[in-house]
Amino acid sequence: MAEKKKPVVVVTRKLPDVIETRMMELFDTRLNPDDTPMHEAQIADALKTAEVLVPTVTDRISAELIRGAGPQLRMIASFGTGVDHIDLKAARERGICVTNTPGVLTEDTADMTMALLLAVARRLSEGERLVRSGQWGGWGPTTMLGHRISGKRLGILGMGRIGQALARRARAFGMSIHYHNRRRVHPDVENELEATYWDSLDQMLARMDVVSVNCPHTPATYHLLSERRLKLLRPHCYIINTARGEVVDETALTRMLAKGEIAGAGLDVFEHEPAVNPKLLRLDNVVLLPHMGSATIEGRIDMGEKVVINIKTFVDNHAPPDRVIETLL
Ligand code: 8YV
Repeated sequence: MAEKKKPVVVVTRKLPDVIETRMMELFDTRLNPDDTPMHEAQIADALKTAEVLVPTVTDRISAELIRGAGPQLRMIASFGTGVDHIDLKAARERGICVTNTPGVLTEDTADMTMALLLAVARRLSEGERLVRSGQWGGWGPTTMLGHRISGKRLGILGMGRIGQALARRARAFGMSIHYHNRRRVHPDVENELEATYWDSLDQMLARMDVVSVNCPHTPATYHLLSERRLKLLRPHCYIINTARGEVVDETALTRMLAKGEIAGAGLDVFEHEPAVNPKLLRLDNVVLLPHMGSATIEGRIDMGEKVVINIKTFVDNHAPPDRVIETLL
């Protein structure tokens, strides 16, 4: 019996070796070994032959690219959880299946959120810069004072998997948990986390000591933390963002941080990545990371395994486990 033709799978970035090896075994895989991000024209070219595209957050898969793809393109199996870089409507119109990799980066991202929260409140980056500068004059009773996080109110914007994982950690650090979400979470979850639901985001913001952004970027959450809402925060409040830069008005945030109207920020994501507002770089009260919330070897392998399973089930004519349904976002 003739062997079934393997589907052409184009992977836009370098993935962990073990994942690439598995993909090469299972599919007719085209890799990007030197990891140079592909230009739009290169992706357009790849979409002329690819049956499956495996993009990452750094590839913008626009409606134009999707509409210009060859008729053989059947699936976009994204390596990552957020899908705001893919035009889901255009994919649906063309009958292209889109999948992502939810769940496997929850704990890592929640860890990083907690790390940023602590780093901002306890001035970790500033302290490290001081030691490295050679200017540290020794311990002092009133030098490098940060703020205690125990007993403070944490407002979580987006109580999905990552928001809940953050809440568990923050509770262990003695914080009280507050959240705003499109839908109130199950009472069992609320009870376990001793979390207070705020139907009004505005009212929640005005009462928090720390606000953490943990919702996806969708048309509905673009600039959810607008200038007007940022102004509701009290001046001692810290903001942490490990979700997407677009959820916060970065220009307004930068201005308010510079004026001391917001006490500090821990940012792993930016509105125009990889560009970072140059004024942010000059501020001492911010901790800035290069979108590394889920950057663990274990996480990347788990993500890759999810991509492989999604593709394999799809090409075997089954429903892939992580199909993204536009209306659920
Ligand atoms: C991923 C992320 O590393 O999964 C996401 O949504 O933001 C990141 O943590 C990235 O998306 C990989 O494409």
